[in-house]
Amino acid sequence: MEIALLGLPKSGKTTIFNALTGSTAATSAFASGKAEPNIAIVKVPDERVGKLSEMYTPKKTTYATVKYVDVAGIGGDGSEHGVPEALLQHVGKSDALIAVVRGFSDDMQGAPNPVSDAESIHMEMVFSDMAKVENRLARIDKSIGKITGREKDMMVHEKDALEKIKPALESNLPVRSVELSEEEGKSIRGFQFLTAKPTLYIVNVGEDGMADGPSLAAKVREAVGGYPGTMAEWFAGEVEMEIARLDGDDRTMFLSEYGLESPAGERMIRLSYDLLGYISFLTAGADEVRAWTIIKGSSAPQAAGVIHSDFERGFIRAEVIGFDCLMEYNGFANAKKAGKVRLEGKSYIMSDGDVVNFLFSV
Ligand SMILES: Nc1nc2c(ncn2[C@@H]2O[C@H](COP(=O)(O)OP(=O)(O)O)[C@@H](O)[C@H]2O)c(=O)[nH]1
Ligand SMILES: [Mg+2]
Repeated sequence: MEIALLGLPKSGKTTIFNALTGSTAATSAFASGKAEPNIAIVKVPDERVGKLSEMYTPKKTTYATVKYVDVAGIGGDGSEHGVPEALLQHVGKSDALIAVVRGFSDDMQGAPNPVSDAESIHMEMVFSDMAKVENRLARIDKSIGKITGREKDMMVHEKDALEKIKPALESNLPVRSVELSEEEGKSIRGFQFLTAKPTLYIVNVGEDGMADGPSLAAKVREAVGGYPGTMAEWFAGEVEMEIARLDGDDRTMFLSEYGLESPAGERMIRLSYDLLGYISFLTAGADEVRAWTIIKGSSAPQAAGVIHSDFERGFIRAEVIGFDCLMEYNGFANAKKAGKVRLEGKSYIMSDGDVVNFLFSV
């Protein structure tokens, strides 16, 4: 899973990035698209992986990971208006966006206005997508009469999709709110529209503003959160960045002192899984214990395909047991003897925490 942070300059994107990743290295240097973005890959905490690992003592234990990319500010920084090209490049591959809005007062920038900032970010993303749509439609109009066959069919799907998207964007609606057929959806995937991506707005409050966090997040939710694939929450970037740098007991103590239920990194991962509708399944053996991420509603062959495309193509059956049941029976072999391991076919829909052994032929 890859998630890109964006927002207006000086909203605290890099501070939040540091809070999420426990990074001390990331700086605010990446301002106008000249430097490289801050990138960190963090483990998805999952105690089931640890417990399976104790049971199987495998050669290798692999957690699911999230890659965070902290790119550049959108508009308003004087150097460049709109969404910088560098940001578009780095955001393209991401599965979701975190839009950081300032919720703290600042000597230079004054009192915060998270609702208006969130609306500005939304509009900048809408404009960026609109420019792509208009460009592409103009090109399609020029070339659609000159081609035939399959190529033409594909271009027709693309044109249909873009003609549904254009009026939506004109009404300030995100691409993710437009219903497209499967072909139409495929035809526009390459554009990586910003407003097609699930988006989590984060109000970044200061230490003295933590009590207002929930109400500010609620206001942002009301303003821009009504679209599908949109959420709004709050973090205390600076405080949580400091906490992320502590270890063990100190961390626990400060979290409870500030009334935070868990470290920023863990909260963000849970929010991201919710936003994207992701769940995890597990594989366990002597070689490797590993957690995998899939979209809720994935079938067993689709889950197998996350491991390897051959597994999906040659899928025969899956041996499945829930994690808790596996623990209760102290391992696959015992659970199997007790008849607790199910044999599931192609139409099985995966559950969170399924421990799976795929049977396939290649
Ligand atoms: N008071 C206060 N300042 C913050 C907070 N978060 C970030 N800042 C400050 O705001 C400035 C911009 O933060 P930065 O993370 O670099 O913003 P970016 O430009 O969006 O990456 C820095 O001087 C931070 O120290 C916060 O929660 N409270
Ligand atoms: Mg920054």
